Amino acid sequence: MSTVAGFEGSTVIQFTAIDAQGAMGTGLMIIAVLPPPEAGDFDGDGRISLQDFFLLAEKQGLSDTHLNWNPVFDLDGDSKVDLEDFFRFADIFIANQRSTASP
Ligand SMILES: [Ca+2]
Ligand SMILES: [Ca+2]
Repeated sequence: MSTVAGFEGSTVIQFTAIDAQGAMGTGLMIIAVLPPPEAGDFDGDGRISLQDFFLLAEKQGLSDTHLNWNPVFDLDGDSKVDLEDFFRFADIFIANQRSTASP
């Protein structure tokens, strides 16, 4: 495995396999590298809003042992979505409201 620091965008990797009889198959893998979403902007619309709160509420009680686990909702990084994540979301929400409020 190699690492390309600072890479963003997408790349395509093509695989080709040939068996002993000369039969050939190819496959493509497209890898997209996206910038990390802003903490708390779960729907990716560029705003921290009540919609994000509702998405967080839907994930309440999940941990990294669940199939539908998404670490984006784990705002404190303890591998579960619980009240601590709601408190962190509230801090982010309030700070965002203050920074976007009109003077
Ligand atoms: Ca949002
Ligand atoms: Ca958490």
